[in-house]
Amino acid sequence: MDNNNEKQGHIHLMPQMITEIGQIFSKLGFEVVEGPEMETEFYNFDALNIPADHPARDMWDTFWLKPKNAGKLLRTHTSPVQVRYMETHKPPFAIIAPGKVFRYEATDATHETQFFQAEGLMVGKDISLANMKWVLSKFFMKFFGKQIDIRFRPSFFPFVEPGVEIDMSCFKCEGKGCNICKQTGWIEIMGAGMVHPKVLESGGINPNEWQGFAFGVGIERLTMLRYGIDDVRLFYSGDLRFVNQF
Ligand code: 2NM
Repeated sequence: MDNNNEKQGHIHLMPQMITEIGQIFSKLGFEVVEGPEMETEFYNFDALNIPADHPARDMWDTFWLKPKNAGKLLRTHTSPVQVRYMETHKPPFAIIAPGKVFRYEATDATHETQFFQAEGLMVGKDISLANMKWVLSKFFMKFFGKQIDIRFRPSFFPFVEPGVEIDMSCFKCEGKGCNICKQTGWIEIMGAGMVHPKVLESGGINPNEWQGFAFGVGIERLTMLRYGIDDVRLFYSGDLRFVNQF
């Protein structure tokens, strides 16, 4: 391509990141799995312990589809992929589900109506949050290219118990305090927890025999931190001045 004026295209930053994240988790023993973007209320909500009449359902602003697809929606997370996997596979297993998700909300520098998420799930006999901490430390080390500490804070998600919010030590200032970590030395990066017994049951897994951890992370957010991108809308603007930097 150096003997004429044709421009050569390249893979957009997002699929580059999705591929890289899949490769990192594959090396850690996770299988990369996919599923439908159009989902049923059952897989997106009920199976995840988010009943119809429960206020927790308002945590996810949902795009409902028109009567032709009555009762269907655009998935608000990739957890339905994991429920479908549980239904068709026997533990022990470890999976990562990257994919596009949708939220009906106003857009700004940190919110898009379409974005990518990666959700992990490991189920076995004695799986604990300590195992998750090890896995995620390895992941952050490979993704950000340096040693990173992790801390948990108690939180709530209907599909886990206990639920935690995960902070990573600031990769830029390494804890000293800077503009990225708002002088705290820590960056809020993902939600996680031990899979709720009801969710295992929805997937046909006996919660008295098996347990597991799960986590969910926004891929644009991870990428914005790594490259210092300050507006999520740049990913989907089609502006070549952005696209060609990566
Ligand atoms: C999060 C936070 C906490 C999660 C749970 C599951 C499933 F399907 F296995 F139950 N997948 N992902 C999960 C748990 C996701 O995202 C913020």
